[in-house]
Amino acid sequence: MYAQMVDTGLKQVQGREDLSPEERAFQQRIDEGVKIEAKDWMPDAYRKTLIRQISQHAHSEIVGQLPEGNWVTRAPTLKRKAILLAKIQDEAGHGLYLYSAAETLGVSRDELLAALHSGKAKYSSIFNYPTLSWADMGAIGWLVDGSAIINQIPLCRCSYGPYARAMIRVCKEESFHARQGYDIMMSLCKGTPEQKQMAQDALNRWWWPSLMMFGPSDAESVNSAQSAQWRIKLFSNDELRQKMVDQTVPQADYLGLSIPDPDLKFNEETGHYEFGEIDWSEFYEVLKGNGPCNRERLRTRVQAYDNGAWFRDALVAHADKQKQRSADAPRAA
Ligand code: BYC
Repeated sequence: MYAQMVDTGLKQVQGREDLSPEERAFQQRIDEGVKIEAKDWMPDAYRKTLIRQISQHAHSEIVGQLPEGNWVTRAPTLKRKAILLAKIQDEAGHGLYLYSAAETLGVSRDELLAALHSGKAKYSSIFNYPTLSWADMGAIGWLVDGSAIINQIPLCRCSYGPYARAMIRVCKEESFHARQGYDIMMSLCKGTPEQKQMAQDALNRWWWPSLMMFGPSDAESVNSAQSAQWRIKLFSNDELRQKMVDQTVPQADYLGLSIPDPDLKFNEETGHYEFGEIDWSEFYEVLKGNGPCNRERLRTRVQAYDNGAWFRDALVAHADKQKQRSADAPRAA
C-alpha cells in the first residue's frame, strides 16, 4: 500500500540508495512486516515522528474529554449520563495508554505535557468546536468517534509495536463510543420534529470539521510520504476521508438527515461518494489556535494540571518515604 501512496500525489521521500546500511536494514525489517520495539535501533527521524504523532494523539484524547464533559450534568436521563461518563473516562484511559507508548521512545510525560500546555504540541482540530446542544453528544460519537475508528484501525497494524498494541484496545472502546453516538441520533430522529431538528443542526455543524480530522489533502500533507514508507500510515489522509464519507452517508440516510453538502453525489462508476471542497482556510486557522474554543480548551487543561499539583506532590512524597523505609529496613540474613 505505501509504495502506491509514495508513487501517487504524496510528497517524495529519500531514495533507498541514499540510506545508510543501518537505515536500509531498518527499512527492510519494516517492509517484511516486523514490528519495531522500544529497544530496537531506529532512525532519529522515525523516533521523532512517532513521538510527535503519538503525543498529539494522546493530547487529543485528553482534550477530547472537554467538549463532552460540558454535558455530563445536563444529560437527559440517568442512563445517558452513566454512558457518557463511561465514555469520557475511556478517553482518559486512551490518553494514558498513548502517553505510555510515547514514553517508550525516551521522552518523559512531563515534557509531553509541557509541550501541550505551552501550545507547542498540536491536538486534533475537532476539539476546538463548541458543544451547543445534547444532540452534539450524538454527533460527536457518530461522526468524530466514527472517524477516529476509521483512522485508528489501520494503526493497530502500524510498524511500532507499543503504539500498535495500544490501538487495539482503543479501537474496541471507540466502537462502543460510536454506537452510543448513533443511538442518541436515532432517539432524536425518532422523536419530536424539534428533536429531529436538533440532530440535523448538530450534523450541520460537525460534518465539515469531522472531514478535517483526517488532516490536509494528500498533496498538502507534509508527513504522509515518509510515514507511509515507515508503515506508520497505511492509508493516506484522503483515502481515509473518502472511507468516512462512503460509510457515513448511508447512515445519515437511515436517520432521515441530510448531509450539509450540495455537491455530494454518488458516482456509480467508482462506487464512491463525491463531495464538495473542504474549507481548508478554516482548518489552518484552527491549527494556528484561532478556532472557536482553542484558548478555552488550553486554559482548562492548564488549570486542571495546576490544580492537580498537590496530588502529584503527595504521590512523590509517599514514594520517597517508601523508598526510605525499605532502605532503613534490616536486611534478611
Ligand atoms: N488536527 O502531514 P500531515 C479522537 C497537523 S483523537 C490538528 O498529514 P500526519 C477522539 C499534523 O499534525 C483524534 N492537527 O500530518 C478522542 C501536521 O503538523 P505537525 C486524533 C492536524 O501526522 C476523544 C500537519 O497538520 N487522532 O479521535 O502525517 C474523543 C500536516 O499534516 C490535523 C490521531 O491523532 C488535525 N485534524 O497526519 C473522541 C490519530 N491533521 O505535527 C475521538 C493519529 C493534521 O507536522 N494521528 N494535523 O506540526 C494521525 O493519524 C495523523 O497524525 C494525522 C495527521 C492523520 C492526524
